[in-house]
Amino acid sequence: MNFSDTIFALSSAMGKAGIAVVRISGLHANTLFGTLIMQPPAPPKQAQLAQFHDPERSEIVDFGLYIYFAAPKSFTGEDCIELHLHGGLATIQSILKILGKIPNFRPAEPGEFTRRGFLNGKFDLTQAESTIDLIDAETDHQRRAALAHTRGALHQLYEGWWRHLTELRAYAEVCLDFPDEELPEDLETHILAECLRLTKEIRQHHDTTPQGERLRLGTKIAIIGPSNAGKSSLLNYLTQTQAAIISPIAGTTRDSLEHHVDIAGYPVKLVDTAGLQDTDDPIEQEGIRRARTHAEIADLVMIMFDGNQPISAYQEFLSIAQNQPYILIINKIDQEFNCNNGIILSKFDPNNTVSISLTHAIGLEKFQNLLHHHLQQLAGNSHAPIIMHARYQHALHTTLKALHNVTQMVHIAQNTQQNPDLVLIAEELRIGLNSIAGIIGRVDVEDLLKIIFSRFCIGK
Ligand SMILES: Nc1nc2c(ncn2[C@@H]2O[C@H](COP(=O)(O)OP(=O)(O)OP(=O)(O)O)[C@@H](O)[C@H]2O)c(=O)[nH]1
Ligand SMILES: [Mg+2]
Repeated sequence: MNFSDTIFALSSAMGKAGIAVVRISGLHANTLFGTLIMQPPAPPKQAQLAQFHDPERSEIVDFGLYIYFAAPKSFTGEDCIELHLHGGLATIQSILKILGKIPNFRPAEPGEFTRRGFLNGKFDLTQAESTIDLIDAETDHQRRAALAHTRGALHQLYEGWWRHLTELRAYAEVCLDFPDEELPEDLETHILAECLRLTKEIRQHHDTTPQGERLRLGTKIAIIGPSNAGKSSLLNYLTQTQAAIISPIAGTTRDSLEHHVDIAGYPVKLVDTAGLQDTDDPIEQEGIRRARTHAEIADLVMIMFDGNQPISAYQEFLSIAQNQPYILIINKIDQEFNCNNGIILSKFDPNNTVSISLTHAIGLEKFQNLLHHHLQQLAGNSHAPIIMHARYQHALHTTLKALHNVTQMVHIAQNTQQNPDLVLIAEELRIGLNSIAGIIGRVDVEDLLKIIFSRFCIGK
């Protein structure tokens, strides 16, 4: 990739639209002010109306707005120009063709604007990656999390840990040069306290991995229960579709039906399943086997009973409720409640139980509130930074392992009343901090160590 080239690309989607945005970035971007835009540059960051010329044919190709961003105050850190054209295919093609003929100009490669911004220190890797997450976001909470990360929420967190680990490593390395009798008295307690503090903070964040995964890919919710309870009616209600067939005939749903839906800003994979009942029908048996598998792997199980019918064989549902997050839904409360069910239902947590009628729209607000509460628990509230990428999780796992090793070494030294092996400790800290450096894309670890060393002083 050659960064002395000036790059250009259509930054809005290809296709007919009111406006198309073409972005140009690089050393020679300003030459456009003598070719395509025949006027001196407008003040930076101000929209300016202009005619766009084809210098070869002395023809005006389009007129529209341009915004000039002078280096380094642009997304890429280079001189940038954004052209706001009429969004017709012929206009876009003509402008791209003209740009391609200008010396030192070439079409941008995928991600190249962002890559230049990263290499010019405009943002770190977490911010670059979350820019893609922001573009991909399909629900409100996905958007919020990605926006927070784009604005540096993860960067601040990781940069802080990286800094502390660097200082700790520098401390361990400085101590290496001291004769044993001159080592600081609090050497072990200081290293131990810092390691434990960092471990706690990093672990807390590391443990948000499942939440991040659910926010990215969707929380898996399985609707299970006896036949005819209203499970498919619930799927249709939540998806606002007629995706599932509903009928008063028990055993209507024979296979699992998965539907992706946005519930209160959270992406959800909702699965309607075959009713659990005794049957000799091999197809229905397979449907029930699948229902059980979906319940097992679900993040949240919605157990649904018909309050009007006697509930039998409830043990399986109770055992699910004891092992997984669940909501117990008593449906059809528009009909007479079967009082014999009271004892069985009391075995479930009343805080996780709602009574509703899907056909008569009773209790649905309470049900929605309970569902939102569970989704928030499972997929995060998108205020605290959470891990959205496996890359971060792996890296932090390595850091936690390194911190664990250091803690062990210090403990052993304390128990045997010997000085800890500072060479090994410094090496573990190096592994731990390099792993975090990899997340944010820091390459100047050694440089920073030099700076820290130069002003380091432990009572000497
Ligand atoms: N009275 C009443 N009937 C309901 C309610 N909810 C659903 N039903 C009816 O109950 C019957 C069964 O509904 P479904 O949604 O097909 O039930 P299911 O649990 O998916 O049934 P299977 O697929 O056979 O396991 C249908 O006739 C629905 O119209 C309700 O709140 N009140
Ligand atoms: Mg059904």
